[in-house]
Amino acid sequence: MKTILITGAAGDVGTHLRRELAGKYQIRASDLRDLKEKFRGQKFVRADISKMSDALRITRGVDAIVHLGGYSVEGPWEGILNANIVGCYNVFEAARRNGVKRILFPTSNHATGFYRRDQTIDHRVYPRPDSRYGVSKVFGEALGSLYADKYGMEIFCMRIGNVNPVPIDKRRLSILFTPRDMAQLATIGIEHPDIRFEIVYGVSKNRRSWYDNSNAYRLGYRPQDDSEKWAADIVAREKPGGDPVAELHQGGVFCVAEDIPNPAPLPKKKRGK
Ligand code: 15L
Repeated sequence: MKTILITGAAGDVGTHLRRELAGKYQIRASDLRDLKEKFRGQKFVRADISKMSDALRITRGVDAIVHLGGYSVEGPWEGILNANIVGCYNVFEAARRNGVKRILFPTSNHATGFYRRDQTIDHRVYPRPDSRYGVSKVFGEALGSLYADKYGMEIFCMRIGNVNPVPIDKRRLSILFTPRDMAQLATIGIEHPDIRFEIVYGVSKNRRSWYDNSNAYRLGYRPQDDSEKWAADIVAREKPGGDPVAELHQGGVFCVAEDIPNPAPLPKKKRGK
């Protein structure tokens, strides 16, 4: 059985993924924070990936890395810099030094959030980040491309929409990514024998999707869920209006906000306070 390191394992996405992959892999779960939910056979290692020594320690001896660790929304530059730029570099570089070839990098729809909602985009479009957070995800994609070309590593970038069992609002009808579909795509990212550098969209088969996700389908992804079955209820309960720039673009409120409440805040000292 392969050993997989999941960084940011305590967050919502990390917890869904650990639940879905439990028993399929030997999972080393790392985070700064304690795990709220634990699953049998998963080993917890506390680590601060903004320190290279921690990144080297946790990446030793694994077959692949799912690098979820980092700041997960728009917020203060210092938090994003430490977690998503320095932390991301440390994990990729530590993997290289430890001989770990395969990294699944969960990037975000916010790497391309300034595309309009009336556009369909594929994996080849030029990034149009909607936030400092989105820029940090583009950085991770670029780093992945460098490590694939220069060091022969195998990098699978999954531009995640919104991971949830059900969509939570109108925008998320277009980007829902159910936990079981995420587990399927992540497994492709871990197992596919022929990955050098790929970008795919981490979304279910939503009828309202803004993405041409043919690259994921080419690699064997067959999503099972479609947000449309919740659409009528969600559209009926959502009040019209809202910020016109947010409404026009795929990234929504990330296109206009400077700070979005972080669902998983870093401990205060890590935010440079
Ligand atoms: C993301 O990239 C965030 O990590 C997540 O918290 C959600 O805000 C998601 O995007 C979204 O766009 O819904």
